[in-house]
Amino acid sequence: MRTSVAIIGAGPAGLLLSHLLHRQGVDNVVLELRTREYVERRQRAGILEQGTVDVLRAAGATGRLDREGLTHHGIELRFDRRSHRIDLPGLTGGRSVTVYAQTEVVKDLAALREQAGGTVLFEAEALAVEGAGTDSPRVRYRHGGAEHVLDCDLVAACDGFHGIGRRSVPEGALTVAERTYPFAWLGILADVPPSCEELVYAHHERGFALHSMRSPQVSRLYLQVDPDDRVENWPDERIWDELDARFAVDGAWTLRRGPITEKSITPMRSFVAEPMRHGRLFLAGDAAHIVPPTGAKGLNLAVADVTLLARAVAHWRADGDESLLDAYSETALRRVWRAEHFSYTMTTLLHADPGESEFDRRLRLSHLRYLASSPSASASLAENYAGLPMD
Ligand code: RFL
Ligand code: PHB
Repeated sequence: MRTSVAIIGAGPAGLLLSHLLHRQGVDNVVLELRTREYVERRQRAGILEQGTVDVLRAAGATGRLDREGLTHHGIELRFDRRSHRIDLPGLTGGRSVTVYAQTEVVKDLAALREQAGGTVLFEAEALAVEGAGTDSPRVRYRHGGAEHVLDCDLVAACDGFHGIGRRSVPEGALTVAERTYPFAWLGILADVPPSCEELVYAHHERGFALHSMRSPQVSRLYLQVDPDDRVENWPDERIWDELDARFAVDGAWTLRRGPITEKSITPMRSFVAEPMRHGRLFLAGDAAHIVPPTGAKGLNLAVADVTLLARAVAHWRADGDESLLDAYSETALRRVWRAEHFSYTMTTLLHADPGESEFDRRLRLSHLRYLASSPSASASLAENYAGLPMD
């Protein structure tokens, strides 16, 4: 098989890139390891920056998002048994965020590719990228029990943190910067209306907790747990009791309980591989960088990467000009590092670090109080949370 752009991975990055390239007349093929049902059900992100919604809208991918997405104008920080609202539009000149699950973004994009007759091969495992340093790279992959080769002009590795794209770059050509954290998130989905109108990020000495949502009927909640904790240690009652303790405030507030339909534990890490290019192999989304989820940035970064990459590829295909391809890595990394810093700050600010000193603990509380009381400090948080403009 031959195509212009071989895309590895049908997560949000790969599917959106495929759709954007198709709209610019650039043919492409997507190879995805998992089944379509699996990628459409994988529970992950829930918050879209306004810039992300704008990109999806311009690409004609927001029919359902416009009907079902929930626009949020604020978030709540909760600590010291008190609530503090961060007014997003008021502090950012009008920007807000949208609650719309990654599962739904992926379903919408997969449906658009299907309607347009795009080639997305599910259960197709990319094995290696060969010839990335030449003008005719190829992807070896396994599909339907046999090995095949996809010849192309350019490869986009949108295959997530554990994919093969990044690992196909020769040793020494990438620089990696990373950090791990001494905690993980236990995430649940529950069939119960959210107990809040806006997301609540709570810091408690027992640990961090987040109240998010998927719809007016479904709540999504997270608890900081130990990185080697196991889901089996968390029967439903224990989860609700712990959430109750961490969200407790002075005054009236009740956490609604309901049937838990999903539970999982996710480790947290910060990771950046650069440059995001090796010859004709380009890395995008989680394949190149990971942020801890506290800042809600991972999916938004993936969308920003492929927006840049699609523009650069279309420019190159139209008149042979490689300047945007050459600028891709540096341009993308500017946003990536801003999000890395913000996600790191939100993570260290809101979690309870089991190994920290009394001095560090007191600094954190002071930082939280400053964010809650100073308009300029909350404006900085709001600006980063709502997301920087795409260009
Ligand atoms: P994905 O979604 O991991 O997709 C990669 C795809 O590549 C496939 N693949 C392969 N295909 C073929 N051959 C191979 N050899 C392959 N190896 C892998 C995989 O099966 C998969 O389908 O990466 P992508 O597209 O870059 O998207 C990134 C986002 O998924 C990720 O950044 C976000 O989910 C992170 N994230 C959040 N981001 C936000 O912007 N806002 C949030 O509120 C938010 N919350 C979260 C999150 C991630 C979480 N977890 C579980 C890590 C909350 C959580 C709990
Ligand atoms: C989610 O709804 O899954 C979510 C929301 C905000 C975050 C992380 C995850 O910071």
